[in-house]
Amino acid sequence: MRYLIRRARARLTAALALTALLGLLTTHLAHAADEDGYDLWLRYRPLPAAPRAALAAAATGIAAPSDTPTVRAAVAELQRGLAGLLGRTPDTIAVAARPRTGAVVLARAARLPTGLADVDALRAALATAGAEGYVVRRTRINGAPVTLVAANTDIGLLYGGFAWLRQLQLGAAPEGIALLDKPALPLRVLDHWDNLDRTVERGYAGESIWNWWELPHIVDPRYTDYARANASLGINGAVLNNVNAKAEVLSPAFLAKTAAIADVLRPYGIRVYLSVRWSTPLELKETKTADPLDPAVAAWWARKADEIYRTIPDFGGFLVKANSEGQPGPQDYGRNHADGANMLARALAPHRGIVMWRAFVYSPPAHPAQASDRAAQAYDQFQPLDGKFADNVLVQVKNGAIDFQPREPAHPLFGAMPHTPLMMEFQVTKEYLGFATHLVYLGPLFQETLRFDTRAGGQPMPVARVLEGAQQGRVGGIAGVANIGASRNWTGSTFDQANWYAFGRFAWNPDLDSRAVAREWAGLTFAPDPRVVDPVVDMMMRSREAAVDYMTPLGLHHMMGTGHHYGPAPWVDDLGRADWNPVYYHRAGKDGIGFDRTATGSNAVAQYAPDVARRLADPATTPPELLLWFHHLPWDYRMPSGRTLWDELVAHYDHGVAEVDAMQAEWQRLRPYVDARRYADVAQRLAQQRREAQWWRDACIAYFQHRSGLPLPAGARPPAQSLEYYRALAFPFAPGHG
Ligand code: BDP
Repeated sequence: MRYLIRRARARLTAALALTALLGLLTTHLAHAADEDGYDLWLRYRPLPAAPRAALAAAATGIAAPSDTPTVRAAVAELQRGLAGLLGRTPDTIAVAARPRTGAVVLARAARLPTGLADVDALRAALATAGAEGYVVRRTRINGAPVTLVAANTDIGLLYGGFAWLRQLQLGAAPEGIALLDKPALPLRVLDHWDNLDRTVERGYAGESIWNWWELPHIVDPRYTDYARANASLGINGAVLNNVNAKAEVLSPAFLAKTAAIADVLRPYGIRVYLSVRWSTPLELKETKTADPLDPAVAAWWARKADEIYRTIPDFGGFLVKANSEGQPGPQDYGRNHADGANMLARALAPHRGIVMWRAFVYSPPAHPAQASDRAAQAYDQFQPLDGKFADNVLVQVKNGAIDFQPREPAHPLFGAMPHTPLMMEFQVTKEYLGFATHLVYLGPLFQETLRFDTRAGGQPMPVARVLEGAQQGRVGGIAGVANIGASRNWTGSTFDQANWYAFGRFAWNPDLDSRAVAREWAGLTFAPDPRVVDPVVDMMMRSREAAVDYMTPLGLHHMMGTGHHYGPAPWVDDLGRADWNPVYYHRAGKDGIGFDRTATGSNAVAQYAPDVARRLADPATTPPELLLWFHHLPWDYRMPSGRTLWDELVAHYDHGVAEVDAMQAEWQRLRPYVDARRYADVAQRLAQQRREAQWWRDACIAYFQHRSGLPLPAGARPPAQSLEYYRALAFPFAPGHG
């Protein structure tokens, strides 16, 4: 008997040990090593055995042309990438002088290697690749199979190298990779709203990455990683400082700091730009006025430009916020935006610099009660100036006419300035979309605006084509307000890396599909495994609409907390300017809700091309998601769904919250496939997003019910707290508010 018990015990112990071992093994297999996110989408983790062997045979060495800084950067990236993917140190991947079997060969069009197969086809491809494009293909040199990365310029080689590595990371077989690509727009710029004291306006990822204090002599290696990440997407410009600029940024001390950053970014094809304050010479007491037509002012800027280009020969130019939100500008002297932009443009022209002049302007209404429509003001000021800007000026227009809201119709200026190159300004940092807490993938927002058909000239004319100069004959560009900071993971959250990624990819090719971009990013960031990619992409693709629904559904806008823009505050009605108050935008009362922008209201709708204006002037033909942007409608207005407007509004708020539930559930199912550190961080953020979505829903419904006086639709849950409770919440330390 004792023997039997002993045997049973022994068996049990063995069984337990086995279970424990199996458990350990599965945990080990399931849980990848923790990651802190620093590597972004350039993780280069070891490939599984079979593809690794294939790559090892297809990447026996790297052969590169002459040793320029950009070619060195390309070779270094290939070495780093291959070392990671192959899981061994790069000593076998030495730079080879002569291509050998399985080499990765970088070649400029002007000096293609001798013995290259299909050279005519290659030349034809390169002829279409332009100054920044590339060709990647498997071919032969003197009979030996090689991978060829070819381009007309060094930067094309760097971009081609990154594109090849991206395919490999996504699991493509090396023999099958054939790429030919080039950017659609010449200017692909990140705008940093970084202050000289390292705070970041609307930044949610820590301090500025630019350590202005330590520069120029102490240069953080992180600047190189910043450059690599941007170059991997094709971003080729960085405005280093906030549009609310300080005069000091043009002082010799700061120009030296800027030059040090430019030196790091240059090999990666990234030019630096600065935001400049209109009144700089006046504030530095070097002129008596800042009137753009005063010759002394123009001479000052010309001298300043000469000084800048002496230290930064490839300096990109200036970004200017003038006569906007209290910033000085040419209108202070009775001049217009073109007078101002052209004066600066003349100073930069000899150096081939450009001016990006922002159209984000709105003036205080004469009287709070008779406020004009803020959405109409940029058009009113800029449209009459079409064709009056110097050749090296681009007018930079925000994606919508208000201010980076969860949803806006495309800005009417995109269809109204046929003689001016325009730049798109997107906001990658999520000032109005839940900061770095909420998971909101902006790809669908970018896509929606870029595909918006302006119908300019009575033809199909999507915004993307306008930027490409289809209408103007002069090409524009695209800018994104960066979400980058000194946080270890750069953007404050893993999923906000996707917004930097998507911005860069759309800047390169405005016709991309946001889902395809999400698939790339998910594969690169987690693993190219459909069990990971499919659910991650699903979460991403529903996330933006979820935020619209729990914040500002059906075309509502600008209802965020005062100043910091955190959380709901639709009740605010006491700010100094009418158009700072949420009540100005939603106009909710007993009679209904929404901003009448048709002929019976502000008539801002008339700023769109006739085809578009006609459609948006009628609630029946206005897309429901923009309804209250253009129309003030009674609460019992019948929606296409058959519900009343009031019921529909509540349903959207509920749907937004339910979508966050669904995202949370999807993430939970991803637990076995994501490293514990990133998993836990995302899970916490989703939980917080869920709380804040509920808060948005409850506070807005409490408030709108108070305005409408209507009972809640059948089955709708009453808000958790009273309206007074929500109104009393205060957030004096919310981040990002300058
Ligand atoms: C708004 C921001 C503000 C910026 C301004 C701008 O709230 O911090 O300075 O836009 O774009 O979105 O100039």
